[in-house]
Amino acid sequence: MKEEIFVYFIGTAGSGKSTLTSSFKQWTEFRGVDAITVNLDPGAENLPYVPDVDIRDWISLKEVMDSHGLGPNGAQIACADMIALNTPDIKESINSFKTNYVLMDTPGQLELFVFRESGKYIMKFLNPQRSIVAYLIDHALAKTASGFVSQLLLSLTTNFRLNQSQINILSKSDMLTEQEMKQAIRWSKDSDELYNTVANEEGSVYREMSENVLRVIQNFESHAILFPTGKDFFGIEDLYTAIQLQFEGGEDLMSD
Ligand SMILES: Nc1nc2c(ncn2[C@@H]2O[C@H](COP(=O)(O)OP(=O)(O)OP(=O)(O)O)[C@@H](O)[C@H]2O)c(=O)[nH]1
Ligand SMILES: [Mg+2]
Repeated sequence: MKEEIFVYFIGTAGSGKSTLTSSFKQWTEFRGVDAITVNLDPGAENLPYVPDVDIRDWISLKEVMDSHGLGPNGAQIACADMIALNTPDIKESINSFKTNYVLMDTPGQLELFVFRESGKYIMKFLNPQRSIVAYLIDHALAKTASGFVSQLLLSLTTNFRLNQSQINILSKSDMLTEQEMKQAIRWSKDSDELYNTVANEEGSVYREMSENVLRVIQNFESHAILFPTGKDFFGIEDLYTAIQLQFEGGEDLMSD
């Protein structure tokens, strides 16, 4: 059996990470692909899936708040750092499953995973050669060109920090009109159109800044791929196929 692939769902608060972790897992069950879910959010309250490995077994946000006299944000930061200490236990627990896919649901606020050292550390400790970041672009920010550019920048920053393969997802795309979805996909493929739309949105200083920002985005080709996902498993097969292509040259694990 090949080594497992780690998929890290990362995105701003409420962008749909836990829901996508859950629907990806359900989808793999229907298709006979073996996958497990890992919750890395010590403050998660109502997860839409039952995690196979759960950081809350080792760290509780509430306990850290009480024992250190911290508010929720300070405690989240302390927890993020503590996760690194539990990485060997997490690894052992994941290894006990012998699976194909490890679906990693990261903490609510993106900065806890992306900007603290622990996120990087976990990825390196687990399996950096077999890891991919699924970066969720919130549908609400894909409605305007400037919102979309700001999300691409955050995606690029995530890539810069974690230095792993990365794929951009347009999450909750069922909340967009068909026209809005097509427009976001066009922007992801055609940075000239994206630039022209941004330039028409705002004044001249902004235009100059947009031009420079888009040049950076273009250079890293981070705009190139955008996978829309949404309710009723929309987009998951395409996402799975892209990940398989990246690691297994397209070989399919599906049983049917
Ligand atoms: N319509 C629609 N709603 C979605 C979708 N995915 C998530 N949601 C809703 O968006 C909200 C946030 O979803 P979560 O999956 O909890 O998002 P998250 O990124 O894990 O949130 P935090 O961990 O709290 O930052 C919930 O109310 C979900 O039901 C989707 O594809 N379509
Ligand atoms: Mg979540």
